[in-house]
Amino acid sequence: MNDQLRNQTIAMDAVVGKIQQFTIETPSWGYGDSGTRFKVFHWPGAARTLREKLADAAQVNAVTGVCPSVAIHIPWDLEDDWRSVKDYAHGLGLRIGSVNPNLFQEESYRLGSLCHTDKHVRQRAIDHVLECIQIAQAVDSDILSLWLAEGTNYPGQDSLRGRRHRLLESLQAIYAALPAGMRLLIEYKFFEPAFYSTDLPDWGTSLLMAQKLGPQAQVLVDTGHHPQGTNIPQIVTQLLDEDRLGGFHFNDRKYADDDLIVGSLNPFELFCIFNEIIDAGAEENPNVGRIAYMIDQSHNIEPKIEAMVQSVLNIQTAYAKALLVDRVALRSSQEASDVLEGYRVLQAAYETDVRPLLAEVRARQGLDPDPITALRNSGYADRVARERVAVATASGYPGA
Ligand code: LRH
Ligand code: MN
Repeated sequence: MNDQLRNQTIAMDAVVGKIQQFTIETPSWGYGDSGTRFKVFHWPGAARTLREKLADAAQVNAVTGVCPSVAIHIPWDLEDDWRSVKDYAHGLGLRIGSVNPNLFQEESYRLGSLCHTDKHVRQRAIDHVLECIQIAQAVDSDILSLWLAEGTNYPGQDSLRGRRHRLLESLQAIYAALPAGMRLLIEYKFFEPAFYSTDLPDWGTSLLMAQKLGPQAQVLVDTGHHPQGTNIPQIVTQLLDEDRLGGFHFNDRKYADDDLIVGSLNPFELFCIFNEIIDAGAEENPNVGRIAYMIDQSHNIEPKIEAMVQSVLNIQTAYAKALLVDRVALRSSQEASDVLEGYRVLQAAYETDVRPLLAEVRARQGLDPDPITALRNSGYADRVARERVAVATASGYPGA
């Protein structure tokens, strides 16, 4: 460990402990073939079934030590025996994490699902989400993670207030079915696939809905779902202050919802997000201990398992740097209105090379200090490429 770190006043052991306890959920859909509306390129050995996705996720957990849960998406991962899925995951050292309903691939959802003018379509959508609640209970998951694709494409196409009222009514029916201890995370996105209005377009709309529903409802921040220039760290502070930050879907983007590897384009933004969380934690914010950290990416041209490991490393790097912020110096420079000193305190932490620290963390977990090398040396990806036979897919996500 280099001298620069040793001089840090911060108790290294505490930092190592926090990094080891910091777990990241990987998405089942990140292991399968996915693409854009233009093409899905098949990756040799890409997982096709839930069990293959879990096996790949177990490999990510094996080399990183911090990915014990996998998010599932229904019906992409629909199974008829959830007990055996739970046992299979357990056998791999994993558990099923958040359950994601899919209200964007049924023909009847062309003009919406929970917001649709036709109450039969709304009921069909509500029933699907209630089925997902039962699946979550069957696999001991305590998170229902809901994203709605719906909105309108033209002004006047539908009543925006009418859609909002129908959305709330549908969410209330879902909330009423939530068992104690299960959280409903409401994900927002400013556009796509709707191109005039989106019914859950921003954090404020999701927060208002969550507050109307009750304490088990919170907001999910997908880092790719904001207009260019949005200050996501500030959104995080607001949601933490309202005790409504349920979790993240981490990924990165240059333009729109690109779903690229988190921290690959905006690592400083990711650092600032963690800085706000740790800062709130330093002031005993109750929400900080209940944030679900999840990855939501689609790996269209890169090796999927390695991309997931790289994503975990990028998140750990940003988190470790944020843990190294000298909060005493930061607070005093802020109270002294020393405009640039506060920035320099963050910059000092951000420019700290934390690779030796992360290697130390892994060594203490009995892991290879370099997970990418460990993954490549395992030969796992080559083995599954030999074992798994390809299934042709058309475009976008499965079933699109
Ligand atoms: C929508 C989204 C949502 C999902 C999907 C896989 O863009 O972020 O979280 O369900 O991606
Ligand atoms: Mn998402």
